[in-house]
Amino acid sequence: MSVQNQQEAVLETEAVHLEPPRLYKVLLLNDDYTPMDFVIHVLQRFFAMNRERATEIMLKVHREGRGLCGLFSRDVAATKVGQVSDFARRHQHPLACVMEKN
Ligand code: TYC
Repeated sequence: MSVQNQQEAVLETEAVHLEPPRLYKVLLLNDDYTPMDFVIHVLQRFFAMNRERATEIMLKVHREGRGLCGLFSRDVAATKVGQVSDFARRHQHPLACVMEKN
């Protein structure tokens, strides 16, 4: 086998073993202090939801303790968590936003 063919064989083998990019859940957690309207605003502002969808998710979190905001690549998920956490803290609310592997 020529050197060029050997190199091509290695490249093909590696391409076959590429894993699909992992996705991460971004979740909101319930607390007793953050106003419902503020949570709805966060879901509209950072997750591009309409008011109806944002209200559904907020109520799910309120009743069940946590709720899914969306699925994202690791970098985008980390950015969302940072943006929501900063925004909540600036408004002096304890709202928690976390990410976890899907
Ligand atoms: N439990 C809050 C209240 O009664 C509302 C709330 C909903 C807080 C969702 C956080 O992620 C949350 N005001």
